[in-house]
Formats: sequence, structure tokens, C-alpha cells
Amino acid sequence: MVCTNKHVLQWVEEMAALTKPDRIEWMDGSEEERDRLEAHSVSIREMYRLDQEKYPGCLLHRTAINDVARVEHRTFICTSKKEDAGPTNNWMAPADAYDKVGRLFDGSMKGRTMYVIPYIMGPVGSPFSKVGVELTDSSYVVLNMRIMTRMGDVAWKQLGDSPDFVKGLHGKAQIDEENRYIMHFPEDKTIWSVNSGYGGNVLLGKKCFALRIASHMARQEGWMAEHMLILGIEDPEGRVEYVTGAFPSACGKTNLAMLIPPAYAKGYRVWTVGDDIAWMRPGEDGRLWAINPESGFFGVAPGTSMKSNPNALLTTRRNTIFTNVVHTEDNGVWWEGMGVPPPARGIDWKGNPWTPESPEKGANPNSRFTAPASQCPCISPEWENPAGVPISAILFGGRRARTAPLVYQSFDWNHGVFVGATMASETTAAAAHAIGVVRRDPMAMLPFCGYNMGDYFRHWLEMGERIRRKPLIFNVNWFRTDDGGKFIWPGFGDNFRVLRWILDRCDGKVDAVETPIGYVPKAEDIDLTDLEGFTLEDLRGILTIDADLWQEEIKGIEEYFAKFDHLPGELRSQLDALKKRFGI
Ligand code: GTP
Ligand code: SPV
Ligand code: MN
Repeated sequence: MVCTNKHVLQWVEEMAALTKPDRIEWMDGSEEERDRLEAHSVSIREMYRLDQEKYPGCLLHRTAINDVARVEHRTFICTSKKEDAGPTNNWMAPADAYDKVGRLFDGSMKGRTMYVIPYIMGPVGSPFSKVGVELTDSSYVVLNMRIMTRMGDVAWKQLGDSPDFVKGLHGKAQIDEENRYIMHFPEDKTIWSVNSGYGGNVLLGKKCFALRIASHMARQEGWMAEHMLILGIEDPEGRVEYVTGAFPSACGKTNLAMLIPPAYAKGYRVWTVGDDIAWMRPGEDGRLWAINPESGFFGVAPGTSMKSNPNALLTTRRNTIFTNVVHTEDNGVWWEGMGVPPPARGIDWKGNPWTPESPEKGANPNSRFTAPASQCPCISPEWENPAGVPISAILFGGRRARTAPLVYQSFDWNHGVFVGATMASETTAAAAHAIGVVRRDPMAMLPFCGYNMGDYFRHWLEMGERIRRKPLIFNVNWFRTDDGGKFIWPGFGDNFRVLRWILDRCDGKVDAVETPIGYVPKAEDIDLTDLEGFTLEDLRGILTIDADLWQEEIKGIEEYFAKFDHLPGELRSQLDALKKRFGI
């Protein structure tokens, strides 16, 4: 199918005039096209084909050593008014950003091919769905976008003659760290990304569109674009309830979304709808409905094993692209925490010879797999339902060594918004910065909100007024540690025990203890059947709320709130009420 949309044609012409590629290829999404691109990628040693017996359809890629994570300090929201980007985003005036990055793009595709990738975020034909077009000089990006989005002619069909598509321009240029920019122009629905080849910076449908640009659209159009997993829990009677969860990057969304219930919970199943992004809107029935705009998983590899997340591992058995993991001597892949012995020899993520004795890790801590969602053994039968799934509970959570208990429920929607807005977590390898430092990451959206975060909180409060049958809001923390720094809660599949309590609360089946921070479970109400080495006392320990730590926490929240220019008065009232409950 040839693209006849004149808005697309004109824009592609302009961008080609700027970047000056030798040739332009229009992607149709066909299998022949994939085969051709794979062969090309392999021939230029951008990708390696793995052992096709053991890993059918799988490829390996290594990014540049300086290019392994999102770069938040080089990510900008370019709105006409600085105030609209708000205090938590980097800002540049649109004209300056186009000028600055335009110079870097000028002639940057000489000698290269520009690929035109039409794609849909969301199920085909869904009222939630939106079209994007990405221009890129990277065949690795095309092959990833094929997995992560509904890509090809299907998108031209959905777009028709409309000018309403998100324009993404990506160029590898020289992969120069000093000139790396991820620019967002929400007012123009445009993204410009240059000098990177790493996932979150270059798969423009994902964080750039489906969160930063989409959050801006969502506020204007009355819906929500969130950094959330979506899962369904089926009970032995076959009834399914859906939950979303916002945890910061590398804090457990993929793992929770694919959870396998412990053996004691006979007849229960968990179904994956999405592992990273949720688009949500109120339905006619007054409930909140959610879709997963993506069609694949770009998941963290290290720590993924048959023990921690068998469903993720099984999803990656074929048609998967592995990035920055160990290339084993028998042409397979390996990473730390895979649960199998390391290869005697391999090539590490930097491209150097590696053995288990090497002092450095073989796989980058932010190494990833790109795998089709349809291959997931627990993919929900509803995952492509154009209407989405109705949400009963929203979870917030992060890595907190001490302060947050295993789980608590907010008093109501507005208090839940406060809980989300004041979330904090220890930083991970998913972005380029110091690791293990506690930082506030409201709703896990700090790096992804495309507008003023104070206005974003207000949008959450306003959505609460528009959703008649509101999901209940909870906070979870799988990461409490003991004095030796070891995680106390077993986590992973055992998180099901907490999900059960959450659903029992939604169904009004269990009461709880009212504390200053919210409703906390009675320890006996969390089922510990068959949980070896973990006692009711241990559970009581991680359900405690330490008043001294919360005094500190409240100080931290006060300092944090002081940074905001558009903080809704309601959140300040929530903070005052929290202080009062602690007698401060
Ligand atoms: P992004 O894709 O970066 O947005 O991350 P994510 O939230 O999907 O994170 P993911 O599920 O990939 O988890 C990342 C890390 O958290 C892995 O190293 C996991 O092993 C670890 N993890 C996930 N769930 C748990 C848990 O319940 N307990 C503990 N201790 N670790 C967990
Ligand atoms: C994250 O960092 O939250 C991710 C990976 O999900 S990336 O697509 O690189 O943003
Ligand atoms: Mn993410």
C-alpha cells in the first residue's frame, strides 16, 4: 500500500530535505520486509542471528557503550511557555530546540537509508488508539518497532487522510553523548531524538509518544496516559478483576504483570494485559477502562529466570531481540540472574571476551529483551479488546527500604492521588544517573510527564470527579530490607498474596486497621499458606509504620511540594491532614 496522505508526504519530504538520506524506504509491516531488514542488519554487524534451532527468529544487538539507558538530563519538553513544562522537566523554547537539534540532523543521514515507519499505539480500530509515524536511520529501531507497535499498512488505513498523527524523527548521527537530545514538542505532536540508539530514547512510540506526548493529549481530551502495568486476576469461579500498577522503571511492573500464583491458590490465574503503559478513560458504565497501547514487551533481562518470571522467559524463546546481554560461545544469550550456569566463554555487552571470572558483569544491568506480547503464555484473552478492561484497583509502589509498609489502602481517591504524588523510590539502572538514591517519582511518571506536574496532579483529581465507580488506590512495597540489606518479603509470585487482600478490599470482604497513612491489613488476613521461612511475625514487621521515619518522610514531602508552582490546594490539605493524624 502506498501512502497517499498529503500531510505525511509533505512532512517526510521536509525531513528528508533536512537529513539528506541516500534513499527512503516506506515500511509495510510484511514478513518479507522483516526478513530483508534482518539480513541487512546482520550483514552490517548491527545484529547477530542467534542459533536458529534454540532461538528461532532471535537476534542480538549491542548498543554503544555510552548509550545504554534513557538520558533524563537530555530529555526536554519544548512548550511555548516554560511554565507549561513545569518544575520537574527540562525545558527549551520550541524555536531554539528545532534550531539546535535541526543543526545536528542537517545532512546526518547522508549515505544512509531513512525508514518511514507508520504505526498504531493501541489495538487496531480501538477508540483509544492513535497513529504515529517514525522516521529513522536505524534498522534496529524498525525491527523493534515491528514488535512493540502495530506497524505497517494497518496504520495508513487507520490514519486515512487525517493530519492527526504524531511525527517522530530519529537519527543516530554519531551517537555522540554530548549532542544527544530527546526533544518533545507536545503542541506540535512532534518528537526529535538524535545521537542515541538505546530503546527508550529511540523507540519513539513508547515513552516519547505513549507517555510524554500522550499525557499532554490526555489532559486536553479527558483521559489518562500512565506508566502502568495492567493485569487480570481470575478466581476459581472464572470471574476476572483487573488491576493497574505504577512502579518506577525497573521496580517490578513486568514481573507483577506476569505473576504465577503460589500453589496453594488453586484455581486462580493471573493474565497479562500490559507491562509498562496504560491508557485509561471513563466508560459509559462509570468505571475506568484501560488498554495497553503496545504490542510487545521491552523488558529488563537481568534477574529474569524460570524461578522469578517464567512467563517472561518463555515469551522470549522466539522472535525476540536481545540488547546488551552476554553472547555465549554456542551462539545463545545469558545474563546475570538467568538461573542457569554462565557460559565458559562469551562476549560481554561491550563486545569484549568474557568469562565467569571476569571482574565486570557480562550483561548490562539495563539489558533488555524485545518480545511480542502475543507469545506470552499468560497473555489475557482481552489484551486486544478495543474497549479495554475495567479497572478495580490502582497500585502505586517503589523501592523503599524502611518507610512504606508492604501494602496500604488510601482513604479515598484524593488521598490516593496524594499517595501517588508523594511516591519515592531508590533509583535503578533504567536511566543514566546515580543508582540507589531515594528520589520522589510521582505516579512513576517523573521522567515521562509531558507537561507541568502540578497540572498533572490536578488532572488526576479532576478525573476522580468524572469516574463514578472509582478504582480503589493502594500503595505496595516489595522492597523492605533487614539490617543486612536483604529483602524481607519473598516477592515475585508471592505478591499474589497481597493482590488477594487488595481484591478482597475492593469486594468489601475484609476489614483493615486504620492508621495515619491509610488502611493496613491485619496480619492474619494475608494468606501465608506454604510460605516457608516467613512467619506471621515477619509479616507484622513489614506492616509496621515507624512514626519517626514518617516525620522524616513528611519533611521530605514538604520540601518536595515547595518546588511546585501549580500544586493543587487539595494536595496541601492532604499533607496537613497527614501531619494532623501523626499529631504534628
Ligand atoms: P521498566 O521496564 O524499566 O519500566 O521496569 P519494570 O517496572 O517492568 O521492572 P521489572 O519487572 O523488569 O523488574 C525489574 C527488577 O526488579 C528486576 O531485577 C526484578 O528481579 C526486580 N523485582 C521485580 N519484582 C520483584 C519483587 O517482587 N521482589 C524483589 N525483591 N525484586 C523484584
Ligand atoms: C523504563 O525505563 O521505564 C522502560 C525502558 O520501560 S525504556 O523504554 O528504555 O524507557
Ligand atoms: Mn517503563
